[in-house]
Amino acid sequence: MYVLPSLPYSYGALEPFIEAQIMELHHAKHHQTYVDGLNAALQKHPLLYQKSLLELLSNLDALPEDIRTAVRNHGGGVENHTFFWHSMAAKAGGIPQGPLADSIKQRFGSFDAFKQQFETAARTRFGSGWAWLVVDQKGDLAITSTANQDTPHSVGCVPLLGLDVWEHAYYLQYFNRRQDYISAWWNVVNWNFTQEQFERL
Ligand code: MN3
Repeated sequence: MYVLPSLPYSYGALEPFIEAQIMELHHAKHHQTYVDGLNAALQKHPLLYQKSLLELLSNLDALPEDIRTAVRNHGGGVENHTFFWHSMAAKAGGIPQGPLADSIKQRFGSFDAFKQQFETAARTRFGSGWAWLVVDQKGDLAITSTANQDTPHSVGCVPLLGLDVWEHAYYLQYFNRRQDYISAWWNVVNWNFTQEQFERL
């Protein structure tokens, strides 16, 4: 059975950039709903509990048809949110260091150019979804976005950094101003986590 993982910090830790009330609802209600939905699906095919969530999400076509959409949505929701919580920290932000910084500069020209492209992906994702920095199938850094709870793992990419742009992630604080939420979010990006994802590839 999947269970809701604890946040690596308190609900108020990311204030003033993300308010405690948003974090609590997002984690205790939304993330919990994805956990429950994933379990409800897998209970119909319990042998699938023997596989890791990443294995399931990386091979959606191999899943029984009656639960494929539920695993895609709820399993993706579980994976994406756990990843997202670790992508953020209190007293974080700044700029990446080391090999990741070098690769960002090489691929995008500069950190600011990367940031701009990432923001565009986040701002222009229509409806609900995510913006990502990934390592793509060719091993190159790339910026992408996905709809709903689709995860880069399902198309053979490895996420390094992800931003939730569902309204539930920001509406209580930023209302319809998605760009303001995106701009504020850079202040809580945990580059140590992103660097670790990159360096272990
Ligand atoms: Mn969310």
